[in-house]
Amino acid sequence: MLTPEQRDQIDEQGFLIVENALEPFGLDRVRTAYEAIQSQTEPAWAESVRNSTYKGGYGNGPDAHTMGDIHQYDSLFLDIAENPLVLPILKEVVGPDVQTMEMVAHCHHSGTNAHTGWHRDWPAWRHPQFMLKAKVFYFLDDQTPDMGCFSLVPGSHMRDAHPSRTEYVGETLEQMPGLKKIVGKAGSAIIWNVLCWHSGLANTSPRDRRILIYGYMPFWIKKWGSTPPPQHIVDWADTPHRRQLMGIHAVEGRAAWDRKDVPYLPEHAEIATAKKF
Ligand SMILES: O=C(O)CCC(=O)C(=O)O
Repeated sequence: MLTPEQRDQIDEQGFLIVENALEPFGLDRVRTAYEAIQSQTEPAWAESVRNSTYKGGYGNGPDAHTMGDIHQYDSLFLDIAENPLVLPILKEVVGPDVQTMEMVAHCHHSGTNAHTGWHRDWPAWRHPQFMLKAKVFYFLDDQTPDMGCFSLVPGSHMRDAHPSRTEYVGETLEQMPGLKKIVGKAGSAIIWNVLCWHSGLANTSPRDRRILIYGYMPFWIKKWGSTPPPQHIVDWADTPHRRQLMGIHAVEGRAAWDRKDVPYLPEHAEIATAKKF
């Protein structure tokens, strides 16, 4: 699926833009589903900001509203995890056993400070062939440079050093050398290596920055831990490839890593039995 230019781009720069990535689902439909979650969760989020009891990732708090596990509201978000315009790229980049780690809706409000500082998601561990974690951010609106857009330093996934915690913070956040603001059209997506140095910026525009966040890793990373996968995800995962995508039963990779607390689909049981390792 990847052209040689795309392969070079993602290997050297650490990211790739996919135009019209939400086309298979329809941007309006995705926005409507996003807005339904936002209106349902906003009162509790606003209350948590008033009481300073907010918690959660992606800068959830006064500058951003993070809506996690969006698959529980609408199976559309499971379908997007399997996006036919994006998943083939992820299979090349993360590996044939790619699974979905997180599905999040995110609003970084107009007129708020940056909700994160410069960071990478973990130490500079690398696999010789695959990216250990890719994230896909889908833009629900045109992303302009003043709307606190997602930003990264291209090529920084190849550095061993992490971004400083004391330099380029607060007022100087945007002075990070090599910073690239990821702007683009509504419906587009960025696929990026979480080793890239990255940050959100202050949203000085009159528009909220609305995105969907998906994380992808190889199947051998523990996803569900001691919590069994929720039944609505098991029900949605009605093919072996969907089972793998949801971190339940691998198509590629060891059968020993499969969840034993979820019965196999008959055709998946055959795959597991036939495995050499
Ligand atoms: O929301 C953003 O622009 C930053 C996201 C981020 O820091 C992350 O995905 O780790």
